[in-house]
Amino acid sequence: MATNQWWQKAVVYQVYPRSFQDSNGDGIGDLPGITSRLDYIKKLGADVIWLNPVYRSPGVDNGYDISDYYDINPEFGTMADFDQLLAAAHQRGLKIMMDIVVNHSSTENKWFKESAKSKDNPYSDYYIWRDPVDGHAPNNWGGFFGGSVWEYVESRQQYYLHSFAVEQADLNWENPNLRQAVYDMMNFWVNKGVDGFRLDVINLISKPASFADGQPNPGEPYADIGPIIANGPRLSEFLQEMNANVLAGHDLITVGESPAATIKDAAQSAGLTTHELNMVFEFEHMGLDGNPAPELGKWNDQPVKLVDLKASLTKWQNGLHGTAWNSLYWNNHDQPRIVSRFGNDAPQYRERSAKMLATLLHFLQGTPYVYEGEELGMTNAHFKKLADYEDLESLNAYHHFVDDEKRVSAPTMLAYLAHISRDNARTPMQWNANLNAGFSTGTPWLKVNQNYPEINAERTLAQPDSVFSYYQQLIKLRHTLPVITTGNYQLLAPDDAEVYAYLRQDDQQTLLVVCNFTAMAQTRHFAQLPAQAKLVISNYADDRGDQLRPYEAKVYEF
Ligand code: ISL
Ligand code: CA
Repeated sequence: MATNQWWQKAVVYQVYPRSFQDSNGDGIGDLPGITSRLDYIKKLGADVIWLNPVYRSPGVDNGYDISDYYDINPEFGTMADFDQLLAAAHQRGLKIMMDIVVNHSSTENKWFKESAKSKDNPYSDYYIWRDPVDGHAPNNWGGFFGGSVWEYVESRQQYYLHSFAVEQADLNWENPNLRQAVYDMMNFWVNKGVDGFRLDVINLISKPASFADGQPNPGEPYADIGPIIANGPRLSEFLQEMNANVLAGHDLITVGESPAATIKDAAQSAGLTTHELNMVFEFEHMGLDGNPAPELGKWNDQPVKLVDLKASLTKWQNGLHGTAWNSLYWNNHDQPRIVSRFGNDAPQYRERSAKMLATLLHFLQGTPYVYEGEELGMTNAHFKKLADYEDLESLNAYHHFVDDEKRVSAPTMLAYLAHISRDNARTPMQWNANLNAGFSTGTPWLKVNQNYPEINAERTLAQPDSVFSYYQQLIKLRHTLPVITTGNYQLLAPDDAEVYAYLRQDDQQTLLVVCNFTAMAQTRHFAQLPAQAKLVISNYADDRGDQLRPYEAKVYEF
């Protein structure tokens, strides 16, 4: 694959359909709602829309449990609504990426229902079945959402494996018929005219040859399945086969969600010449928050250390340069809001720090993903009660650690949820200061963030120096300055705990990016900066040279 692909210059906007725009007052965002907001996305300047799953689903994990890959979730509309959305997007020059979930399906899927019936029907081998061992589950693996990964089914007298919820059964990629069924399904969407795919936990599809017990987590009977199944022995083979059967010959954008992927894994899955995917979502920078209590897994309320963030982003920038392609993201539907996590969502710093974070990300090499509301500087939900949460990961963790195991007090766990729960990103999009932020005339499925009278699209669009207009400028720069796409990267002052600065450079041009990550003034001198350097963008109205104001970000060109 040659370099200089359209998707290397593109910016992707992620729409979480359930929370974007409700068109019929049932409190659930839907496809006609998205269609009615396409002009907003176009105005931002994004090139591609990634839609979280919109297929038929019982909704145990908000659509990541698919019961029919060929149909639309009636909560979101009909196939005709989907076709209309795709056509309306294309009319505006916007592309659509579908979310493909093929590590697992819903147990309501016809494939699973057939598979569960017997050991000798055409679907028997579509899932991962094992006999009991001494009357128990086959091993000690524990799932992403807690508990054993094994569930017993009477009709087969066997257990099936589920890496996520009990209702999300893992598909058996060792079975060539299953693989062909997946490719056929993907081709159905390619033939409809979709422009790309985001592949859910795709690096978990190749399970290891041995299903031996793993090392249990501290204080738990279970061993985390994640590291055991990530980047398995046949992953590359499967992705190349998918490429040959679905992707080759189409000019699609593809990104594989890849928890626990290393540089080496990504260089393979997202290599420029490996014929697999265009890029992966790596997770290293999403796991850097302090960890006060390892026995609580990911749950914490600690800030991230800037030197750790620098080390991680730098490793990926340099590690993939010239051989593979990075994706760039600060948040998504599984992560808290970035302004609340790495920035400062206090009123006096919110917009400034949101722009600073945007600057840092959008000048890196890779394809940036903007999560709905990020362009408004939307914040964490700041929920105070457990009853406000919907996300099954958050609820399972609370019940497990507070009620069952009594490892943490209720107030502390609520503070952790407020910091890191997935629901922080899932509150409805804030369109205006009207009822429910203009998201719905009914009762929203998840509470609207109470700051919507202050933070909403209508207000932001009327403001000349808004976070939105800053994102517009950043996206335009990505489209026009080639050095952002192709230049190399050099971190300056790796041990500086307050200011993140780096260079981007090609034969023609150098950029210096400077970001103050603190609410304090800082003084920094950059000897690299020549007198004739021009300011490309900044989140303050004037430039004071070596004097950096709170959350100041600026980029010079020379
Ligand atoms: O959400 C997480 C951390 O809070 C991750 O562990 C997450 O489960 C993992 O990144 C996989 O995510 C994807 O697959 C899940 C689904 O729940 C997520 O929404 C999806 O992005 C299972 O399909
Ligand atoms: Ca609706």
